[in-house]
Amino acid sequence: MSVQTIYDAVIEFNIDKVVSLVEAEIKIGTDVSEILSNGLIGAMDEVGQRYSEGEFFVPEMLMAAKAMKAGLEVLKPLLSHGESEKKGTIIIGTVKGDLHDIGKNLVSMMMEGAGFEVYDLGVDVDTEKFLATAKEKKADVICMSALLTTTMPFMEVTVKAIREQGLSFKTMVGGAPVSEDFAKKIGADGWSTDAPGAVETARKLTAK
Ligand code: B1M
Repeated sequence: MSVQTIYDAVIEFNIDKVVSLVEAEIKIGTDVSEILSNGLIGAMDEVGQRYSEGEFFVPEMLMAAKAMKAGLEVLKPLLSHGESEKKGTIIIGTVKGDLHDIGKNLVSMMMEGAGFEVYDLGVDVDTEKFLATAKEKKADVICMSALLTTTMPFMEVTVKAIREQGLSFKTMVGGAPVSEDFAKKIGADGWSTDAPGAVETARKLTAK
């Protein structure tokens, strides 16, 4: 048995198989990051590749996403139960117009595991909702995820609104099309390519 079997089961859209294989890998002590990177995330990259090449279409992306999410649920207790001391308050969501939530969910789980209080607003979140929740929860950082180049501009709308309203929330952006240059250009306080990096950046942004 190896994480390759998890990868294959995601590509086959076999939810039950993904769940039992992830459970089995945990049982034999396979590293969670190995299951994530080489099993689940690796498979989604191949799904994206096959979509780009016209071999997969939206329904296949959706079925693979369901299989990946089922695997992620099995890993959740290991990702989200870590440090108990409260590190800071995070508001997280996928920006307006964007329905991709797997990466955002992963970031959210790892932030919880690292001791942050996390309010996950889900997908298709507009600036008003980010700001209203951040005010209500007295947040430290607003974290925005985007997977589409067409939805990235909504990150800038929120960063601008924070500045224009004289608010003190820090911002972090991430997601496959987001680069450091983009983050700097829109004036975000932080960015990351992946979930562990997002936790590190949140730690820096909330360091007293
Ligand atoms: Co979509 N999709 N999709 N899709 N989809 C992509 C993103 C795409 C790259 C596929 C491709 O062309 N190869 C492409 C975007 C092209 C572009 O804009 N550059 C694309 C497209 C075109 C679309 C539609 C427009 C297709 C259509 O309808 N014609 C449509 C848009 C719908 C919408 O959002 N309005 C669409 C729909 C969908 C599904 C609904 C079917 C499904 C999403 C299901 C779901 O999320 N619940 C889906 C999927 C599954 C994908 C791919 C295959 C996989 C995404 C994923 O979950 N990856 C994706 C191709 C790809 O990425 N290879 C693709 C696994 C996940 C763990 O990685 O989300 O990158 P990721 O998260 C990472 C990092 O990015 C980072 O950490 C995570 C873990 O390390 N990260 C952050 C994420 N957020 C962060 C925030 C941070 C920091 C780090 O700080 C705040």
